[in-house]
Amino acid sequence: MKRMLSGIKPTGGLTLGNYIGAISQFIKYQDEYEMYVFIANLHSITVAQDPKELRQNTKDLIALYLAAGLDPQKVTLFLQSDISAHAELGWILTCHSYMGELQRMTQYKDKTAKGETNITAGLFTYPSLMAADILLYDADYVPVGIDQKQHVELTRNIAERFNNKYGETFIIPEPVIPKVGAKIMSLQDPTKKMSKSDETTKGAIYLLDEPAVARKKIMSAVTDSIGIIRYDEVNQPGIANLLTIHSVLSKESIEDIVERFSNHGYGDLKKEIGQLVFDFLSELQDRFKEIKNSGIVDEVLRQGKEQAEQIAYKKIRKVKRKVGFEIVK
Ligand code: AQP
Repeated sequence: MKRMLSGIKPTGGLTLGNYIGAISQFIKYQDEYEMYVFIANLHSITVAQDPKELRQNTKDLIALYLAAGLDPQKVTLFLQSDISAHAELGWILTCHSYMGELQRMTQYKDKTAKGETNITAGLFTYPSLMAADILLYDADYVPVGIDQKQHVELTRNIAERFNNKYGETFIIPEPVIPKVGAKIMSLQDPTKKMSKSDETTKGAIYLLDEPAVARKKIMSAVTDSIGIIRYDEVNQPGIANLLTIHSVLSKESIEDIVERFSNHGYGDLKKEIGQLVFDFLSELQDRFKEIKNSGIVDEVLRQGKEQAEQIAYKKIRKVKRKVGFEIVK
């Protein structure tokens, strides 16, 4: 069985973008692949975090994974910081990454372009840690939103470089990007990605938003003055984004939705999507509450740690041997 791995940072409330671009993919693939899903808490501290909030966000993220349908019997679900091999391999791969390639990574480039001065060294080197996350488990595939494609490409380059220097060590992974929903945009600025850490909370639907609040956000989503419902990302990015959200939640094709709404205004489309979002969040949150009350989260993490550790430990030993660290066998 081919192996698949992915993770999400517990940097705030998860958004509908995270669900559509990442979590729904994990669920779709959990029967087909040997799946590893982790909470990327080492990555979360590349920007300042409040420890209390981080702990809360981490617990909520695990409960949301489960509420959304990840089955711990099929998926190894674990906390990145529980497996020390991530940090070890992260360092080794940092020493096999070039400044030039890290400087080309979007997060770092965007922050420096904006003139931000509080950029940590971690924000510069985290793509090498991400390569370690993936390569440690010999993942064949990495399901991600389009924003993360660049990181998987870097991972492939680092893996090939390492294999060439030390002999076959790592599997070269491939990104898996959803056909619909690879980049859900902000509801307030549809030219920008919907993000957990958006400055304006009106632009993002959070999975733990009150369903009625989320519906209001859809109703006040920025569109355009063209007045025709069609899928045109360039000229009508707001409508294209709404159609995508509709299609993913309703499982109706975008063409069919467009046809059904050919004689309707934006308000009608928004109303229908608002209801879809309302129903989706209500169901998800009911399950989320049940899971949080059940105490299952701790057990899932304990089990996940045990399973992930076995694989990671073997790989880090092999890497240490290859680079010349291992003295006593
Ligand atoms: N808007 C999006 N549309 C589709 N996919 C998305 N993802 C994130 N936003 C969208 C996918 O979610 C996964 C987890 O991402 P992450 O939390 O590790 O980092 P991120 O991509 O930086 O997510 P955010 O929400 O934008 O977080 P912040 O604001 O903290 O930086 C990835 O697979 C990502 O592609």
